[in-house]
Amino acid sequence: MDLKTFQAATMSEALAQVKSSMGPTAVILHTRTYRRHCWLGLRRQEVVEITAGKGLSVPDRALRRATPVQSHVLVAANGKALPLVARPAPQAGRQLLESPAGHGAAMLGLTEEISNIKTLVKDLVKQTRQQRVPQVPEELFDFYTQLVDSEVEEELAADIIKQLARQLRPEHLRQVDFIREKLIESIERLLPAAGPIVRTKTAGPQIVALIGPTGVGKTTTIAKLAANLRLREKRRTGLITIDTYRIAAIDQLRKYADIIGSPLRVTGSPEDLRGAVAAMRDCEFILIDTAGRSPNDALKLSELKAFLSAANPDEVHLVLSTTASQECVELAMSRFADVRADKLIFTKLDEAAHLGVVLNVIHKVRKSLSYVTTGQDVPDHIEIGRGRNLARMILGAGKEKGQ
Ligand SMILES: Nc1nc2c(ncn2[C@@H]2O[C@H](COP(=O)(O)OP(=O)(O)OP(=O)(O)O)[C@@H](O)[C@H]2O)c(=O)[nH]1
Ligand SMILES: [Mg+2]
Repeated sequence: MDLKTFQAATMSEALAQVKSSMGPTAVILHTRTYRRHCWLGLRRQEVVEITAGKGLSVPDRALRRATPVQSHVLVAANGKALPLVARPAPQAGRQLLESPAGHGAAMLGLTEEISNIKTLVKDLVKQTRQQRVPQVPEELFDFYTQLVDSEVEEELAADIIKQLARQLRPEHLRQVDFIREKLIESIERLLPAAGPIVRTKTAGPQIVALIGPTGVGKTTTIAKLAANLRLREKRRTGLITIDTYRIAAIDQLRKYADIIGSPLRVTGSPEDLRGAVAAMRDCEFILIDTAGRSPNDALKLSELKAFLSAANPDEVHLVLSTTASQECVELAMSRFADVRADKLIFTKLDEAAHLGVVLNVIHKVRKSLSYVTTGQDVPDHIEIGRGRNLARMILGAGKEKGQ
C-alpha cells in the first residue's frame, strides 16, 4: 500500500494535490488542521494536512463505504468540503484497520485528535472557571483548580486561595513548591485533629459510641479500635452492640470480640444498654456499635438518641465514608444533625477518588477528625486523623514518610 501526506493552505488545495498525485481512487485516512510559524516565527499560518492511501487491499465491503477522493473534490467545489470530508475519513480509516499500514496511520491520527480535543476541553474548563472566580489570582489558578478537581467546594476553594494570596509576596508567586507548602499549611489549619481515643477520667470506663449511615464501616472500625486498644495497648476493652435488627451484624462483631478476647454484650433496648454498661464497669474502655439505620428513617434516629442518652457516652464519633458523594454525605449530616456527635471518622480512604468531601464537611460542621480508615483489614487499616496528610492527599501529593 502507498501512503502519503499532503499539506496545503486550504482543504480544496490539499485534496487537489491528493488527486493529482494518487489518482481518483485514493482513500483519505486522516485529515487535520494545525498552525505553523512562518515569517521567522512572527506569524502563524493555518495548514491543512491529509494522509491518503492508494492500492489498499481492503475487503469489498470496506471499499464500498470508503470515499474516493473524486467525490471530496466535487464536494469541495460546492463549498461543503469540511464536514463531508471529515466524516468519511475516519469511517474509511476504521474500515482500513484490517490492513496493517492503514491501522498504524489511522490510530496515530485518532490519538492525535483525541489529545487535541482533551487540550481544548481543558482550556475551556479553565476559562469558564476563571470567569466564575475572577478574584482568584491568575498565578494561583492552577492550585484553585487542583482543589476543585479534588471536589473541594468552589466557594471554599476560592476562599482558601484568596487567603493564601494575602500571605504571599510578589516574589513568591513563581515559587510553586513554596506556594504548595503554604497551601498545605492553610488546609491543615482547616482540618483540626481530635487525636486518638484516650481515657479522660480516672474512674470508670471511657465510653465511646460510633454512629453513622448504613454500611460506612462502623462495625469494622469498632473492631479495629478494639483490637488496637486490647492487643497493642493491653487495655481492658468491652464491646456492646445495639444492632438488634440483623443477626449477621451481631455475628460479625462477635467474631472479632472472640479473636480479640473482649466481652461482647448485645442490647435490644435503652434499659438493656444501661445494664450492659454497668456490667462492664471494670473495663477501661467500652466501645458501642450502633445499628446501620437509614438516614431517611427519622423514627429510628429518635430511637438511636434514646440509646445514646441511656449509655451516656464520653464521646460520640460520627462515621462517614469518603466514597459517598457530597450530596449523600450532606444528607447524612443533616439527618444526624439532631444526634449528638463530637468527632468525625472518615472511612474508605483507599477507595475514594477524591478527598475534598472531608474538607467540605469538617469546615461546615466545625468538628475535629479522630480517625481515618484505609482498608478492610482489622486491625491495621486505621490511622489517627492528621490534617497535614489529608491536605497533601487533597492536593494529589502522597503522605509524608513515617506518617
Ligand atoms: N475499602 C474499605 N472498605 C471498608 C473500610 N472500612 C469498612 N469497609 C468495608 O465496608 C463494608 C461495610 O462495613 P461495616 O463495618 O459492616 O459497615 P457498618 O457501618 O457497620 O454497616 P451497617 O452495620 O450495615 O450500618 C464491609 O465490607 C467492610 O469491609 C475501609 O476503610 N476501606
Ligand atoms: Mg455494622
